[in-house]
Amino acid sequence: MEAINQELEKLDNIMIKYISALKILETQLQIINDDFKYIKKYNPIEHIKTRIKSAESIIHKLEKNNLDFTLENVEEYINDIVGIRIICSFPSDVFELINIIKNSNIIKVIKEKDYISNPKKSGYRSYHMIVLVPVELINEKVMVKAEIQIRTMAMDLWASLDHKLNYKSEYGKGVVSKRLRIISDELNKIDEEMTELLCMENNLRIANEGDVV
Ligand code: 0O2
Repeated sequence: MEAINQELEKLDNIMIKYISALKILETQLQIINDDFKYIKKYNPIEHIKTRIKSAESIIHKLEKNNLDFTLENVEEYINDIVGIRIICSFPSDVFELINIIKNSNIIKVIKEKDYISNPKKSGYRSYHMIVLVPVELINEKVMVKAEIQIRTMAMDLWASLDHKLNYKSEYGKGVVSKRLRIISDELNKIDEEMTELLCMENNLRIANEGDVV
């Protein structure tokens, strides 16, 4: 218990750099969204959520991976001490944002998981990136790890409900998981239909602009 308390205290001491990284990331993504709105006249980001992982959740994740709760293990193996979730309207917005982030000189992408092209067996769809964000504190200049999750509203709806009913539940396995997989496919169809509608609307607008000229 004494050892855990010591590590918890150390964790508290390093949180400032993670919280700072999260602030930088959120600001940079808001800048991208504003610029997008200015250039393309619409905003690809519906909303952004930030998250700081609780100490309890960090310890649980280490245990799951058979790792002791030490500050070294936290910094080395927990990539999502802080995270940001970006919710977009359409799948095409998700992929456009991914490219913008990959081209950033501020955010450095070090790991990617494309659960949109390759959904998880559970039905989970989302694009994950582990990034490094430069943080300048008074006595320290460091690159800090953070997680970015990007997905559509439909993917987010599914993930939030799955998180409550299945992913973090001891009871949700079996029939609940099966039905959630079916719902994930249904929501994917909605994303596909919305993409068709977006193309239709684009074509109609271009034709209309042509008429005006
Ligand atoms: P919580 O409570 O949401 O924080 P890595 O990042 O590569 O070191 P990790 O963390 O296993 O390894 O990677 P992965 O697969 O990218 O998952 C990271 C996060 O994605 C999870 O964090 C969840 O938030 C989310 N996630 C992954 N799979 C599922 C799923 O099947 N359903 C739902 N609802 N969310 C999922 P945590 O820490 O596990 O949980």
